[in-house]
Amino acid sequence: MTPGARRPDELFAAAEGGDRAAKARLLSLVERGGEGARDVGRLSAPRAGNAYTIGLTGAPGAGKSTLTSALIAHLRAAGDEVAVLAVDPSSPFTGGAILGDRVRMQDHATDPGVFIRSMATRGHLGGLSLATPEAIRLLDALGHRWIIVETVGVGQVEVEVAGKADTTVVVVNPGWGDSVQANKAGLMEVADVFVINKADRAGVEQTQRDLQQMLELSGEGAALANAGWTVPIIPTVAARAEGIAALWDAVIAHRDHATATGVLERRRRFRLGEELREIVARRLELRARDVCTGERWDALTDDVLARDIDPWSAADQMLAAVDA
Ligand SMILES: Nc1nc2c(ncn2[C@@H]2O[C@H](COP(=O)(O)OP(=O)(O)OP(=O)(O)O)[C@@H](O)[C@H]2O)c(=O)[nH]1
Ligand SMILES: [Mg+2]
Repeated sequence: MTPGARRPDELFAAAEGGDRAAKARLLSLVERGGEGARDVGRLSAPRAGNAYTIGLTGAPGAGKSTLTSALIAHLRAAGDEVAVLAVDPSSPFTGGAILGDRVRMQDHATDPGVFIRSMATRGHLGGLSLATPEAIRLLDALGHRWIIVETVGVGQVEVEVAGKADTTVVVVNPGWGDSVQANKAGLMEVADVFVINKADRAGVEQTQRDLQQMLELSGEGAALANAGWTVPIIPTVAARAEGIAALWDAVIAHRDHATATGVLERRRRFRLGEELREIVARRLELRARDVCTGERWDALTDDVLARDIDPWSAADQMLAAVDA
């Protein structure tokens, strides 16, 4: 730690008092992973548990940020505060997306009831899937009741992250094939609500029929997992803030349904289990790296090379060292 830098607990106390810079610092620690993220996690966990998360995902350019901006306005008009995490996938090709988000959401930049943060986890393996729930937990612990998480719905990790919200909204556009793309990307399975954004363009009805059909095909399994919830399909024109109230109503209807049927609790438990498993896997991996180095490792590798021992038995010996 650099001299004079505030400790995580000091930052946390400041953030609780409304210090936005402290909040941003804490999120940076989460983003970076490692010991700092752990400290933040220890502070957040006991204080979290009151937020509701809405995942917003879809193809690049589908209008997620424009929708988010419109949802923020909708919530603010009702007097609610909101936090937004725009999760930027590690790919360097999407570097421009962050800037785009900032520009589009700038309307809300000076509103103290709105907190917007882009999150990138470039460079560390699996960073996104661990950093996102930790960032959500931090914002939850700091008193945010509504947390919107925007992710680009390409790539397995991104879709997984999107599917981890309490309510997941999948955004498509009108036009032949867009719903097919959504299906291919695995977005069909994670959708609690569908939005056909850019409904000012032709082909809305056709897309609606396509989606309907695919939802019916994905069938009973999905319906069962969601306790009979019927996924609504909401047309919107985000650029003109049209359909935003209907979208928000659909989110609330899903929340109420998931709460009443126990789906919400089940999902949250499942999600935590997955996170825990991932934390354990990551730590085991780091332990393995520690163990698989040094004199003993070199000697064992020599033995395998000389065929004095087979690789599996050698691995058993190394694993015994991990356990120790
Ligand atoms: N015609 C039309 N254009 C829209 C609508 N909503 C958004 N757009 C435009 O679509 C473009 C992409 O919008 P964004 O909100 O940045 O889309 P995004 O899904 O967040 O994009 P990425 O974060 O880069 O994946 C922008 O030029 C918007 O102005 C709409 O309802 N109708
Ligand atoms: Mg965006």
